[in-house]
Amino acid sequence: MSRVYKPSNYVVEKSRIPSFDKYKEMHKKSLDNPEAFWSEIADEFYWQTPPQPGNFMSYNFDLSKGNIFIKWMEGAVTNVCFNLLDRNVRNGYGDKIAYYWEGNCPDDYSRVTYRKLMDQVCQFANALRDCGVGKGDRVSIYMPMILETVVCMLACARIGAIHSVVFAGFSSDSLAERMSDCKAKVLVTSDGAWRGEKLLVLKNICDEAMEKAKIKHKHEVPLCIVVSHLGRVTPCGPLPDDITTLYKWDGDRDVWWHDIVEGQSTICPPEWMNAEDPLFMLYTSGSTGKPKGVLHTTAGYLTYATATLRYVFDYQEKDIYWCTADVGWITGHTYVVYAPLANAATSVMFEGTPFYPDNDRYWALVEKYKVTQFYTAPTAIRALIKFGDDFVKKHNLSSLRVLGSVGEPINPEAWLWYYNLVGSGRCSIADTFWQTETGGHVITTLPGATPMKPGSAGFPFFGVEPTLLDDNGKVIEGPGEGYLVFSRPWPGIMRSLFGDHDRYEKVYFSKFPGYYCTGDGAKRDEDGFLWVTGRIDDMLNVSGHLMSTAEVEGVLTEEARVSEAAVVSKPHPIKGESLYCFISLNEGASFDVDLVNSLKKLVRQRIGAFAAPDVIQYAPGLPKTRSGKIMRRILRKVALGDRDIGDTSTLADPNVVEELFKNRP
Ligand code: 6R9
Repeated sequence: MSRVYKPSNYVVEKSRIPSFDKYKEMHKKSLDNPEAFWSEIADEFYWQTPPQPGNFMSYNFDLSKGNIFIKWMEGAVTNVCFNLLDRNVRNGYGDKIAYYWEGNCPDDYSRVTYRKLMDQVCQFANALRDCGVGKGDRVSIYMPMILETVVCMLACARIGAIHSVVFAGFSSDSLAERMSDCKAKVLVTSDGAWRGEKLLVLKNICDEAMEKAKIKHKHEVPLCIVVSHLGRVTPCGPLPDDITTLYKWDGDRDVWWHDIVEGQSTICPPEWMNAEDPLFMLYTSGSTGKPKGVLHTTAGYLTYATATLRYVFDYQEKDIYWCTADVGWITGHTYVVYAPLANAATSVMFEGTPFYPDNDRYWALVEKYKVTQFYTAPTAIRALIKFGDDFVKKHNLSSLRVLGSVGEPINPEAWLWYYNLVGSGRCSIADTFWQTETGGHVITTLPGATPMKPGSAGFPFFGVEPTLLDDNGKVIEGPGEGYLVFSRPWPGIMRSLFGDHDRYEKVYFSKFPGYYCTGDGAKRDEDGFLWVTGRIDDMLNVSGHLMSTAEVEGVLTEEARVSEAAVVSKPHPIKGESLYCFISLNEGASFDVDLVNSLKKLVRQRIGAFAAPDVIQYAPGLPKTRSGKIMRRILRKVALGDRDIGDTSTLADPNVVEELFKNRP
């Protein structure tokens, strides 16, 4: 039995939801009368045409009754960017700081107010329009954590273009595939960026990606907009005298951001969007390999993002909020950009890493900006624990009230360190379970409102009704463990996969008719706490980055010497999970260090450095069922060196297992 932690008085006194009973009452209202509940938030927004009562929400989650659809506030007309900027400026927040920007090097920092941000967004939106970008066009963004990234996303929202941010740690192959899939009209990037002492020349990766898109995918990106960033920040390592020698320039295709923005008006009429018009898409890994372009729409996403930030982090007007996630992931979309701005919040945006110039950078920034809400990932916490408590202790962290966690289950050891050391035992921990697909938090502890247990994501957010199903699709009432599914939509859930609604229906709604299937398992304990146990499909979560085993296997088998590959997850003390790969070889090929190194390099090139395998093991044969399915369950045991492999009755050739145990590196 895990200990229950009650929210401290310090948190409760300030909280918007100061008791568990109040939470339950609100949760009940959100399910009984979604229209009344969500209207309270939606009424704060500016609407060209307001949502119509009686037509607030409609959906179908059951394929036997027709196509899957989800609609919130259909027919209402608004613009998300206008609500994030113009509305706040009109409400008197023009001089409020929207972002404190902190660069990779502590010498580099700046700030931007709501009015300034609005002006910059309008100018860039006008520039995009001049480049021929309009409603429904796709704009790919491959950027570091700089203010232009936010400006670019919001400019797209202003003119109705769909942004598709690709995390700037992805390889040129991954970027090429994503730009081609959505047929991007523009790619926006920066010349480069520093991460710690490492220089990333993003423009080169973009050049490669545009070339690969053209040749491999027959998609030509006609325009590349480049932010000149390296020249304005402190170099954190060696740099040539002339920075422009680092990359090439194609005069027919490449333009500087500052050149196209110069002279643009700070007035830009927004494109008025229907509630269900697309706002953005974001690729996430699919268990069959090809990434899925998760599509989010306008009114529902805005409403849900606004509500989750407010309640989950108990955001209050004078707070300084900091989410460390990169904008390349959904956490960065919702909780660095959309939700904080929708709440007129002041946020910190950080370009660098927690380890540069020293391992106390996070805590130094919490102290510097007097951060009240700090939101990060378990993998970062575990990496920081390693360096000892003194890095934390030397800073004054008394401004903190809420500590957030996201990306994977947080192990109790990391939870306790976060709670006791960083939060001095008085902050609440919001362990937020959600997905790219859910748009915002769906299961979470709420500061002031819910009790906490280390490692449990707690309770459903408003409007969310989680259900646990067994293998036969039967509902598990009370305590138990099963598939985590949802029986109804909340406003922020995705509406489709870009260009592939069939796949959307198949991946998320076909396994259990009537339910959205998360792909995660979960258990409910005697006290009603939910514990997400991890993916039940062939997905891996390395340092909070989701990837599919199929994706990595596909890359490994590209190498001519490899005949077959199987990838499993092995628990890792810092990354949460790591990749353990088994490969079989073609006749005549031999297994050596050179092969292992070239395979690791290939995965980094094709997917990104975060996907690099920890172990590659030679497998003369792979354990398969009689029908030829690889038994990953057994491979996971081999990876662990655990000989208790359970039932092997379906195994076609039991001898291969012994071989694998013998061959462990
Ligand atoms: C927001 C985000 C989604 C997957 C999800 C689950 C895992 C995220 C979690 C968590 C347990 C948490 N996950 N948060 N598991 N507790 N608090 O991470 O989106 O990149 O799409 O990943 O991450 O497995 O299904 P995404």
